[in-house]
Amino acid sequence: MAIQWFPGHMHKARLEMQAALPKVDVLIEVLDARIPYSSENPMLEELRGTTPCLKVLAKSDLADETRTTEWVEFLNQLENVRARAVTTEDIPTIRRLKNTAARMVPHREGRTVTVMVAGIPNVGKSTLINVLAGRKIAKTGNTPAVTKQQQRVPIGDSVTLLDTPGVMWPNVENHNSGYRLAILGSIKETAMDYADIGFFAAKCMTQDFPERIKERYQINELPESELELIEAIGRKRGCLGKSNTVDLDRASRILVTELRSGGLGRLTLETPDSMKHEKTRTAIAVSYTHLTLPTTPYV
Ligand SMILES: Nc1nc2c(ncn2[C@@H]2O[C@H](COP(=O)(O)OP(=O)(O)O)[C@@H](O)[C@H]2O)c(=O)[nH]1
Ligand SMILES: [Mg+2]
Repeated sequence: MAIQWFPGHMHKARLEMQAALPKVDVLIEVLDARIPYSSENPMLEELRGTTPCLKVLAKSDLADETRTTEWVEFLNQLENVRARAVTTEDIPTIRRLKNTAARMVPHREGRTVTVMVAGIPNVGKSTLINVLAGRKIAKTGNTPAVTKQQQRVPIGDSVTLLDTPGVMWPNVENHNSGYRLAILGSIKETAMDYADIGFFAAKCMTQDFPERIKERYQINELPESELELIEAIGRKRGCLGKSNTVDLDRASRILVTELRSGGLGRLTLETPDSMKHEKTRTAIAVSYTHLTLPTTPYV
């Protein structure tokens, strides 16, 4: 599923990030722990240059614990990067991010360390800022970011926080990332066709968490195809239309809604390995779309 993110918005986000970074000692990049790959902004790595980056896997209460550990270990190995998993259910762990950030810039010992929070929409940036600051300074929820002059807010332990997060665009080149962002509700409802993302959700669940699907929808044997699985879910939940055919849109909506709200348990839709495969595939696909045809025909 292709995500629409307008070139003008991307350009503006890039310029804002470039303007803010010289003031920043440590960048806190917020990722959704359920999709650490799809919720990253590929450009951020290039923009931040040598600025140390603390990658925060937010909403880890909704993510699969084993996979979160795997992601944290993987990200911790990257150069100039530390990774931590957090959740609003554990406030002290979020507050300790200040010390983690300060330790990443030992040359600033004894001086104030400036941190900035950045990430794509909906990952939990505002929530994190408010917990770090100990009071509400950023709007949470789905309200668009209001551009204003960034204020520096001292948050204790010699750390200062820029109060406005850097809002970046999501991974627009990998279509699978678009689907995962849609399944988890990170892209606006209006841009979605439930039947479409429902099939993708059925595929992810069958591959990675088959037992959860069986248990939730009381299905003994998982069918071969996504279509059959959606039909089976629809029949279990009474989504029948004319002449007893399953209403695929309604059945898909049930699966996606229940997955998103945690009804299918804590889950993570990506692993470091699946990311490596997809990165390679996306790079190949992108290189094909960028191929330019000769302007003069071959003779
Ligand atoms: N379950 C859960 N939800 C969270 C957590 N952190 C943030 N959220 C929710 O995720 C949504 C988006 O958060 P927000 O901070 O506004 O994201 P932003 O767009 O990146 O600033 C809100 O509904 C938050 O309540 C968390 O640790 N656990
Ligand atoms: Mg926000």
